[in-house]
Amino acid sequence: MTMKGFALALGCAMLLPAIASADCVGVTAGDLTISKAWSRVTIGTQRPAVFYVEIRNAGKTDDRLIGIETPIAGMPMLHQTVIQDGVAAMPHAEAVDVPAGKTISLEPGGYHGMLMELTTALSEGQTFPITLTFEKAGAVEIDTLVLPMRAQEAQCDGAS
Ligand SMILES: [Cu+2]
Repeated sequence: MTMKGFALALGCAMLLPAIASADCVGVTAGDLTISKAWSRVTIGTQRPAVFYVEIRNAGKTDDRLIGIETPIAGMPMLHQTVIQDGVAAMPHAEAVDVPAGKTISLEPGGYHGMLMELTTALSEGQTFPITLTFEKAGAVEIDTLVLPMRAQEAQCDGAS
């Protein structure tokens, strides 16, 4: 690339607005790859925020997600959405299995993180760190992207 081309490319890059896209490449810990961590905008701090993520276990040993922690919530928990007699409930989940060779997701309608006692309201495009603790792989930190209220999944711009 010529110097002029380089300068142009640089100029364009700097003019681009900050595009909100989740960490689709992810972070690894042993055989696990954790990616697409996202949450939703909150109005104030009274209601809990959600936390969704994808976890791939490329190894031959089962693992389990046993906890989450984040500086933005005093009481983060793992929940599972279950429908019983047509009524949705969200019992606390002690752990989420991550079987060998499988990819599991915390996602709307299933397992999810519930970030209670928020210390800050979440606004669109911001990120916050969250630490996932696995029984075998240990603790892994990933940046979580805050998506609009209506978001149903992380957007990866084709780089999934
Ligand atoms: Cu919940």
